[in-house]
Amino acid sequence: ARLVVATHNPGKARELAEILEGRYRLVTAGELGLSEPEETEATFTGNALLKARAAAMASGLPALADDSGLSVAGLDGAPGVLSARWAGPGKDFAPAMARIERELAERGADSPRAYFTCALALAWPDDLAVVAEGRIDGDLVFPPRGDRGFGYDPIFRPDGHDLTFGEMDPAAKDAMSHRARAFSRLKAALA
Ligand code: ITT
Repeated sequence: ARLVVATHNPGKARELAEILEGRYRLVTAGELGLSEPEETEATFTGNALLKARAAAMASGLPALADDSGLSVAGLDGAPGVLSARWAGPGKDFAPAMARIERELAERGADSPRAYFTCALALAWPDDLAVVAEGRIDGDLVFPPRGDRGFGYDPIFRPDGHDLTFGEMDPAAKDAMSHRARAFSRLKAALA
């Protein structure tokens, strides 16, 4: 079956392909030349649904979208749904990670607690859709460690582990990530 992966983020597209394990013939939104809708919703699930629906309508195929981000307890949940916007258009997350470190220091926040959220939405061209969310908790570490993964991975150390997502083997991240947890819930909802 053909499935559109409605993301323009290569790190996400790679992890989603790993998590889907060859079950579908994947085509990315970029390959289809689909434009990115503006993420106008205030929640991960809202933005995931918006992106999945737009891709399904435009392609005539079922589409899977991912909206995700890092929420820092000491920053009242920021950057959260604004995680991509804090980083800007480039691939360099060093400034966004430094901003988190700086704002935590400015607030005198002493807890490094944070969590990643992933909302996955699957939409069909007839406007049916399902959405599921996954979360993983951990601590932030500064300076950033590791160059695997993507985005904020080098500053996130999941609970119960010594390595950051940036240092971990991709398969280890995929076994526990917010993305993998959202996917298992999505599967359960469809079973
Ligand atoms: P699409 O909307 O095209 O899918 P995007 O990068 O704009 O791509 P989001 O709006 O969902 O996606 O932003 C998610 C942000 O959170 C983005 O900056 C990611 O780098 C970051 N993020 C999400 N999942 C992550 C993960 O597993 N590891 C590290 N950073 C992650």
